Amino acid sequence: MMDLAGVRELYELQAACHIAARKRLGRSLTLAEKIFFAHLSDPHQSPVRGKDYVNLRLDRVAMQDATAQMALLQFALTGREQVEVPSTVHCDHLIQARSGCDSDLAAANNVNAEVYAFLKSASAKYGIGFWKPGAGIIHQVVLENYAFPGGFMIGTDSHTPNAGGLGMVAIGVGGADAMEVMAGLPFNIRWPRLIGVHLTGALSGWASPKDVILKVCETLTVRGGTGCILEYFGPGTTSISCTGKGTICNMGAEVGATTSLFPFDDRMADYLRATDRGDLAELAQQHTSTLVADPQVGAAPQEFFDQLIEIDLSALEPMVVGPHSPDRARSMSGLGAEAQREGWPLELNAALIGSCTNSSYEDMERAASIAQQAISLGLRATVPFYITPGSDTIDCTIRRDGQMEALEAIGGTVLANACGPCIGQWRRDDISDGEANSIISSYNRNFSGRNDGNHATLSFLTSPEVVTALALVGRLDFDPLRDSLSNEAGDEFRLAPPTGDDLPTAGFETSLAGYVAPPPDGSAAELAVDPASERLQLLEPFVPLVESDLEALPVLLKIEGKCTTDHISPAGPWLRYRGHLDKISGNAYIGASNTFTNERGTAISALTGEQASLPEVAREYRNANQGWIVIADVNYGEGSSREHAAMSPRFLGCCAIIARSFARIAETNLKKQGVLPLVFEESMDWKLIHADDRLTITGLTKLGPGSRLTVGVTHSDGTTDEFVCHHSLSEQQVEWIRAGSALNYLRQQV
Ligand code: MIC
Ligand code: SF4
Repeated sequence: MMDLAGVRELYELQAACHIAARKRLGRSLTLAEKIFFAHLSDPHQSPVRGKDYVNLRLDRVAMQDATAQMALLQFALTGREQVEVPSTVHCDHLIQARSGCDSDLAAANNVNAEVYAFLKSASAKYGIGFWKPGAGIIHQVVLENYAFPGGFMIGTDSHTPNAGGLGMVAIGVGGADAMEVMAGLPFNIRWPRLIGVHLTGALSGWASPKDVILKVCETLTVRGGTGCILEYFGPGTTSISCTGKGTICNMGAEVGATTSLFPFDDRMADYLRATDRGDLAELAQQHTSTLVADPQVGAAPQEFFDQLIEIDLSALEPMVVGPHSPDRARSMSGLGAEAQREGWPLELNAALIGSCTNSSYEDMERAASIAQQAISLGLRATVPFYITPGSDTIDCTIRRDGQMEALEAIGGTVLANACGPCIGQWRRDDISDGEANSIISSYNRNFSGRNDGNHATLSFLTSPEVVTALALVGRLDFDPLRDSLSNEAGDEFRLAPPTGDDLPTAGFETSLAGYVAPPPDGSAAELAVDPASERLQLLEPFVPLVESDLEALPVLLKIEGKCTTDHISPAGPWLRYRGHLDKISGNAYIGASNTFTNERGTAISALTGEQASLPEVAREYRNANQGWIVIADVNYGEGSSREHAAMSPRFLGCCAIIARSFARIAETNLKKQGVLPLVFEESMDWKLIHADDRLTITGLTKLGPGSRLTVGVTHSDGTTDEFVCHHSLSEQQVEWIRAGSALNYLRQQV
């Protein structure tokens, strides 16, 4: 499936681009710079980090089912017949975890038949590779089949950077970005700033790649990586397996990083060979010098990076983060005391391993090594223990090699090769809504309500081996490094640190069973969309909102604190409507806390004065043709790439979001859909806005890069205030806003 000749061509071209870029900049290049320069549409540019927008030509696009629907519905409006960049669709998010893989998969095929049929028909029509439900989670399948060192891809999922573990620049985007790139347009992004993460020493004992990224989360916090690439370097990098690097890059999304990246090394070559890509491994090895940073970077990193982080791998201990935020970190040894202090339930209700972050062969080996110890000591999991293999390939391989047997022997339930509980696709019958309970997983995200829709669930994240150890004891305050456990006979013992190979000695059981290649000519394929469907709806182009000044707009809600995409457009049961804009807009902001009502999910209508659910009030405004605004705090839209978090507000009439700051993907998604993302020039001005205020935004006729907008506030008692906002719109993005969306703009161009 790899186009080896294409990769060879890229490698040859890369070397020449690097020579030219070094000359222009008068210095050596980091790895991220090398890959960016080699993909620039205009190879003569010298962009300024954190400032200039650039156009790039990409090697690949990947989409998962929950976001592919909107991406492909938008693509259908471009009038293009075929995608111009190799692309794939992966059915992974819509499978509900309930009783086990076979029955869950059968149920998903039944419940989602219509959506799968649409994705399959669109894939055939437009020339896209289609991975059926059960084939695996997008990032795992991409790593196994498509990612390659030095390449550049985007994916409609925030954890796309997983492919950085194989030395590829892989960026998570909204569906509109994917639509444009598939339509043959360049990918537009701000030239990122660079954070260098210097790794020394080597992991040992209980410490794992997960702890590296949890350390980074603790250091940078959930917004410390915004607009930046995390480039790992130093002698420690080679001590981490390729898939371990994938784990670290995957979760870089949690600090808001644009992507994360490791230099090419033998561990990556080994992984390529184990996944039947020996020829690619060889090719990459012939071009190693273009696939790693120039040597000067390691020698004087402070001259190349905007920020540096030092991590001594030898000193790392297992860490755990949570609840509710992936940067609430501490080492495992500190969790028990903190949980006691905070009054968090110490008993665990579930332990879950796998997901796109942590379901490599090595992860499963190490988890199984703990399970093996348990078996020999006569122990089993004392709480429900779930295993999500990341792909059919992993699933078949660990069944062959015995890890699965060990995990099942201690009571594990194997779920489908899909996202499942990680994205709220978890039919839990053991607790009722609002009941406080603690769960621990090896996933990457733990926002409130994410796993089971229950905001009282406290979700903690750590490595799969630590999750497995905790499953045996069923308590949050068990530290496997220091505490002993006992069996029925009362014998006390301590678990030995996990062990395991990173790659199967007998090779992977490569499974392409779930892959459907597009037909050579798909023009005859019909898009399968039933007009009466409640799951799919063809899109209508949006009407432009921002033509002149925006006058006297009500504020739908004002958010204090966290507002992730899981608050704006929750997943779980709502995943069902990801292809139906009207229906999914019924979830707009239901997870967000509104300071005007002091509760989650409600607002007071400026038209009737009545309190109702946020989507109801928004729809009332829409029906009255009344535009509205949202006031938000820092890092608005943190988390997922789901563009529904921009499209639903847009569909319901949102003209602008004024925030203290934005997460990168969310900000771009708003621009793409024609909503103004504005930032308070003075952060404290956030305080000026009260319920019943009306806001007037002036300066829109002069909207341009770097322009300022003035917002006039009229309070209900007639008094007024004023504040200033800035934005990060480029010239081209202003055109999107004026056209009503990036898609409208593209349609105007043909
Ligand atoms: C997630 O992890 O939040 C998701 C579900 O994979 C999302 C995509 C989505 O909402 O469909 C992401 O990370 O982008
Ligand atoms: Fe799926 Fe979870 Fe990975 Fe998102 S983070 S792709 S929901 S497994």
